[in-house]
Amino acid sequence: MRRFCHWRTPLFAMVILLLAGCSDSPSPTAASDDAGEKPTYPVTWRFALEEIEGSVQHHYALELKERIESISDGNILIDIFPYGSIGTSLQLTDLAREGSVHLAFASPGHLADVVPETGVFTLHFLLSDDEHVNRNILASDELIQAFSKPYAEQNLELHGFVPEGWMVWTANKPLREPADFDGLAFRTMASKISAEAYKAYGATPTPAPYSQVYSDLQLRRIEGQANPVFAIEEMGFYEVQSTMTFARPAQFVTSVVSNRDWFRSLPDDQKRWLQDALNEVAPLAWEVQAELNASRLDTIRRNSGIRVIELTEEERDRFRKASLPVRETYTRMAGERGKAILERVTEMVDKAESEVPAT
Ligand code: 6CS
Repeated sequence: MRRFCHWRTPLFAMVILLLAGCSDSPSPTAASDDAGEKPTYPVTWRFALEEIEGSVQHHYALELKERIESISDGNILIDIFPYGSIGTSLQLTDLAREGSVHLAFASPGHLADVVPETGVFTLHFLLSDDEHVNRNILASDELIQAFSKPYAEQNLELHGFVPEGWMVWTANKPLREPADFDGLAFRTMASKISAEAYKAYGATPTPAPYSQVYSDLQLRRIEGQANPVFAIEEMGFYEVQSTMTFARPAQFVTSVVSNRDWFRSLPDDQKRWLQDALNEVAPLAWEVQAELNASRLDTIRRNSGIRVIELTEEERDRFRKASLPVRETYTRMAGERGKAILERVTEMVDKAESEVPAT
């Protein structure tokens, strides 16, 4: 039995009302300028997570909280809302867009229907097999710049991309070749492009919120799903599946965003504090995901008889070939800007891989 509190829509409506009713958290300077009075300290920044306590996103948020509360001498507090306390990923994005939360994680797998360009990170076998190459590309200013306008058009300020580890497939059988996906009810994140990735293998994509995956697997409404190891452990998916297949089709990538109007209205020093803190937290998050993905595989093996399968390069290659047409679907969905991003990411990967010293 999982400790995770399952999400219900009426609760979401209630939380929206509560957040909307909360005294806004204007910056101290802004409050002081507007009213000509002494600002009320402390102010609170609300940070909504797509993952539960103990996750990669939760570690990230705790590190950010510590830094902001310290640099502001306690004048800024960060209130963290782990997954289950407010809403699904899409609902969190809506709350960030309209300003009920200030900061949020927004994963492309869900976000791509809102910011279609982000669907590039759902494409399989696009990024490098070398995680360090991916990490550098995801952290590059060039990539952030390329995405900043599409995010800004949704009133979101993009602060960075965070890789959280390889996607691992779980099912009640090994998934060694595309034919193994034939007709398989495979849970995907909410966006259309996420579904396309698995349609290409012959699966029947079944989008569902994260909170619903455990019970859907248990009740056999879905037969498989993909997530990094740390998530498979903390959400208990391994308890209701017999096999984990490591194909390394894609990294799970998320983005850190804020409400754009809010961010733009912050005084310069607070903007700088936030940006400095985010820069400091990024490398820590990288270490945390590596540690959690490794240690939780041990936990899963200890606590279950799950079968763990690593695909050979030949097996991966069959999936790579089957995945390629989805890139055209992506460019249709994400338009010229998306096409340019896809081409540039491909070039960046090729260039970086050609520069990696042979081992
Ligand atoms: O599968 C999902 O929906 C979720 N997976 C992770 C690892 N983080 C958040 C996301 O919503």
